[in-house]
Amino acid sequence: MGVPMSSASVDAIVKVGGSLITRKSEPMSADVEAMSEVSRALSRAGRLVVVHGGGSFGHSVALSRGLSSSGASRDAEGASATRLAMHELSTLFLRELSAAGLRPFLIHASRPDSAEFWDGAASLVRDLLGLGVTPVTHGDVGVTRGGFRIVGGDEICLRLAERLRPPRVVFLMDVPGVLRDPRDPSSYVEELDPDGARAMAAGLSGADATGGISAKLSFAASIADLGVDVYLVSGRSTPDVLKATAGGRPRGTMVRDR
Ligand code: IP8
Repeated sequence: MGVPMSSASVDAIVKVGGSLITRKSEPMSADVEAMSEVSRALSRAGRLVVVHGGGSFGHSVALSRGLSSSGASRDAEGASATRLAMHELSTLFLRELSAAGLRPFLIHASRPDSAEFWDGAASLVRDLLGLGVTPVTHGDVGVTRGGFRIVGGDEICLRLAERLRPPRVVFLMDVPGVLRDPRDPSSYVEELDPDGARAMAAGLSGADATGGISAKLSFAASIADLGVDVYLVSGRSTPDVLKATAGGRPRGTMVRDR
């Protein structure tokens, strides 16, 4: 097989939260303005892999069909409908990334429980970066033993981080970090080590198809265990997006193994 000559390293894996680019209270409602704003910020960052979440597209369909990240389902209609919803969201977001000057190139997380699949995906990502495009993927409906399983974007970040070992993974959210009080945006935690993140995750609940903030913190802890710094910051603040992706210290929560 012919493989591109110039595969490249990754400066950051960035997860763009569904809560940022969709209106979570309204099924299938995109926030195109937010997509455009975050796309402009990302176009100024380094060599990225972009992963986006499902928001009011993937989660509303998955939940209505009983699909989740924690078990396999044989609901062919539900799996197809959920993937279609993600496809629609992704198309809108890729258009904005493209309008901002990036060259997004979509790939899928189709076999989330196969190590060989992720090895291949990581190698493809390196080649795509070497070819001058920005690999983009999203929380998806994967195929596993026993049927379909939702694979969240946060889980995808972990699987890629294990193989690509970027200096940092950035979670862009609609709040400025992990909040002690969900009603107070200024109550974000500045820094956690992996055990602290796991302890916090245990006290929180997950209300969506992939476990919400609780699962996000657990994945952040596993990524930090690899020696990769994790930032959870507001995707609405361009200076913080730039600092988080370029190696500065943004406002928000950092999860780091010390
Ligand atoms: O928002 C969810 O991805 P996430 C994807 O990153 C689906 O957890 C299909 C619900």
